[in-house]
This record gives sequence, structure tokens and C-alpha cells, in this order.
Amino acid sequence: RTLANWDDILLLDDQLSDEERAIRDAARDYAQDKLLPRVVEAFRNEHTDPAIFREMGALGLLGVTLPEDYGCAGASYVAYGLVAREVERVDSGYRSMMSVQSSLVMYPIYAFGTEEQRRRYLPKLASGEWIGCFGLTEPDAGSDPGSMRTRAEKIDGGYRLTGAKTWISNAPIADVFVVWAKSDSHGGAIRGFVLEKGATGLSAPKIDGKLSLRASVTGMIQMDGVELGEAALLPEVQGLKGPFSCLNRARYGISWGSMGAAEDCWHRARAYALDRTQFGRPLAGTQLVQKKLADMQTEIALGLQASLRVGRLFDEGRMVPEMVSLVKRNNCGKALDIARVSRDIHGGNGISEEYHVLRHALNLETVNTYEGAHDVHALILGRAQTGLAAF
Ligand code: TGC
Ligand code: FAD
Repeated sequence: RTLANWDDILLLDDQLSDEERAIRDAARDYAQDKLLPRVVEAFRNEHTDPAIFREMGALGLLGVTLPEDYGCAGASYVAYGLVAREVERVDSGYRSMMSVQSSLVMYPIYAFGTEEQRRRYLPKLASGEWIGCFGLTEPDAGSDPGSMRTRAEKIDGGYRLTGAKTWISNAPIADVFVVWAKSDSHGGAIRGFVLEKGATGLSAPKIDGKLSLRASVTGMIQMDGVELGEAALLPEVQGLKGPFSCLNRARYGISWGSMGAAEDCWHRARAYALDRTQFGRPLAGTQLVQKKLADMQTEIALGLQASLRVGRLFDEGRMVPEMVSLVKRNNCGKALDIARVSRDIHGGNGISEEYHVLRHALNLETVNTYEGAHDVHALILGRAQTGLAAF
């Protein structure tokens, strides 16, 4: 027999609220109707369409967990994960654009900003009128952001920022830059600052030549003595827990998003294998291919259940970062494996843009590395169970 719910074998759909299903459906319709038709060309030409932010904003998909007072949807973390899954089902780059805006720019302004900062930035970021980026990584500080060199020096009435951030999603098209720097006047503690496009000494050149995430623009943030007023400081947090609190949310979203990409690869592999005949029978009628499809189904069903559990714990206020490391690491690694196997099932056609699966695999190479590389999350989990930091 063919199971009707082969693609949702653990009935995840039943575990969602009506509101979560409605948000999921809106995100799915948008992603399939508006993003899928443009992704092949965007990836081929390394083109990022800024209109996507406004389109997502109009549907309430940006900063979805933040309160309605600031133009957001006030929805659950599970809803946020479902949006990430639907967007990344089309392309990890599009999910990247959404999750940087939501978790890495809007969240810190909401959680660590003043009421004035919230009112100035959040409604425009929620509508997609303004685009945000998040600068933590530096040329010599990737997995170890505590070794960053960017400095905030105290000046009369504010701060002067000097340093360089690299591999920053959205930076070349950003209006708002959340940047983390060591602040001399706070004893060298890491503090967050909000910069605006056009500030003297601020530039954001594009990084060319990426073979991954080509639909999402990436750049540097160069700060050559950028002078900012006091109002640019995010006053409510200091230390690495500032940026890491944002990363907890983005990493959690990525755990869902990567499963969306994996589902697309699995569904395409199944359809292709049913259609393609060799040696007088469909590829799907061979034992080796069925085992591969069963492995994909298993990892995806388990990965989604784990993300759903972490999402519910987030909504109950019981999330601890190690839970997020577990699902981010597992789901990204499994999604990358699934994309590679799907490419293999597609044979030679699998390398063509028309079949989408190699694009997913190339994207997932980045997804497995950013927001804490796969092995770095293993070390976070290793530390949590041994008490020994092995970084
Ligand atoms: P460590 O000593 O562990 O901690 C320093 C302070 O931070 C606190 N903390 C956290 N707080 C909240 N959430 C977390 N997940 C936290 N992890 C740590 C910790 O309690 C401590 O606080 P306090 O008050 O005692 O000072 O710091 P460490 O330097 O030893 O960290 C090691 C490690 C490996 C865990 C960390 O550096 C790490 O996670 N590295 C990975 C770096 C990373 O993920 N970078 C991401 C850059 S952004 C990005 O990639 C965006 S891509 C987006 C897209 O396009 O989708
Ligand atoms: P490294 O830290 O040099 O790591 C290289 C390898 O060494 C990895 O495999 C890692 O697992 C391993 N490694 C590192 N330390 C250890 C250790 N102690 N033990 C064992 N193995 C170790 N950053 C931002 O701040 N904002 C963004 O918006 C952003 N967007 C990005 C978009 C793209 C397309 C890419 C590619 C990256 C982006 N990043 C962003 C940066 C990203 O977070 C970093 O690339 C990532 O954190 C890894 O840092 P790194 O590249 O310096 O690698």
C-alpha cells in the first residue's frame, strides 16, 4: 500500500495550532508562488532582489515572534520555525535574508534597545522598508568571536567605531547595521551598536564569487572611525551573551529551515526515481534507492519533531542554548547528506539548475558552517556533558 501521509508520517501537522497552520500556509504559498519562479535566475546571476523584504513584510513574515505594537505578528517560535522551513524549501539564501532580519537585527533591537530605538527601527524593519544586517564575524574571528578586534572608543557625546566585519549577509544592501564591538569605556566588554547607512566612514562592499547562497548577497562592514551618538548603543546587554542570544533564535530557525531544504530534495528524489526507468523498471523500484528514500524520510521526520520540541520549549521559556546546538547541528548535517544523496539519485540531471537539488546542496555547505560550524556545536554539546571546554 502507499501511505497517504508518507510525507508527514509522524503527523506533525496535527501538532500545530490553527494560527501556526495559517502562518505556515501563507509562507508556503508565498514561497512557492513568488520565490520559486525567480530562484534559478537569482542563483545563476548572483542577484538579490531587495523587493523580497517588502513582500515578506507585507505578509507579516519578518520578526514574526515580536509584538504587534511594533508592526509584528506576535506569533509563536514554532510559527517562526514553520516560516523558515517554507522559505528554505525554496532556497537557503532567501531564508537567510529573512532570519537575519528577524532574529539578528529586529530581535536585539527589541530585547536590548531603548523604547526610542524600538519605535525608530522595528516598524520599518517589519515592513521590509528597511533591510538589516548583523556584524559579528571578522577576518580573524569566526568561530571565536570573543577575539574580535573591532573597537568602540568613547568620544564626546558618543562613540567612534573602527574595525572590519566579514561574511555579513545583507550588508551591501543594508540600511541598518547591528554591529558588535569591544568598548573601551566599558572595560573592553562587547557591546552592540546600531549604525545607519550613509554614516561617514561606513562602507559595505560585496563579496563576489560565492558558489553557495548566491541568491543572498554577502559583504563586509568596514568601519573607519565611524562616529555615533549615545543613542546608537544597545544599552541593555553587554558581553557575548548579547550576540549569542540573537544566534540562539537564528540557529533554531535554521534547524527548521534546513529540514525544509531537505524535504524539497527528498520529494524531488522520490518523484524523479518514480519517473526514471533504467534496466526496465523505475529507479524507485530498486532496493538501494528505497533505502535512500527511507533514510531521508526518517531523518526529516525525526529532525522536524526535534525542532518542534525546541520551539515549544522556546515558547514556554524553557529553551537552553544546548538544545539549539543539538538541533542546528543535527538538522544541518542531515540536510546536507540528504541533498547530496538526492543529487546522486538524479544522476547526471542532478547537476543541472533545472532540478534544484545541487543548488540546495551548495547552499547547505554554508548553512552547515554559519551560525556555529557543525563541529563547533559538537564542542558546545561536549562541554555541556563533560564540563570541559575543548574549543
Ligand atoms: P563562552 O565563555 O561560552 O560564553 C561567553 C558568554 O556568553 C554567554 N553565552 C551565551 N548566552 C546566550 N546564548 C548562548 N548560546 C550563549 N553561549 C554563551 C555565556 O554564558 C557567557 O556569559 P557571561 O555573562 O558569563 O560572560 O564563550 P566562548 O568565547 O568560549 O564561546 C565559545 C563558542 C564556541 C560557544 C562560541 O564562540 C560560538 O558559538 N562560536 C560560533 C560563532 C558563531 O556562531 N558565529 C555566528 C556569526 S553570525 C552568522 O553566522 C549569521 S549567518 C546568518 C544567515 O545568513 O542566516
Ligand atoms: P573558522 O572559525 O576558521 O573555522 C574553520 C573550521 O575550523 C570549521 O570547520 C570549524 O568547525 C573548525 N574549527 C574552528 N575552531 C575549532 C576548534 N576549536 N576545534 C575544532 N575545529 C574547529 N557572520 C556574521 O557575523 N553575520 C552574518 O550575517 C554572516 N553571514 C554569513 C553568510 C555566509 C554566506 C557565510 C559563508 C558566513 C556568514 N557569516 C556571518 C560568518 C559565519 O558565521 C562564519 O563563517 C562561521 O562562524 C565560521 O567562522 P570562519 O569562517 O572564520 O571559520
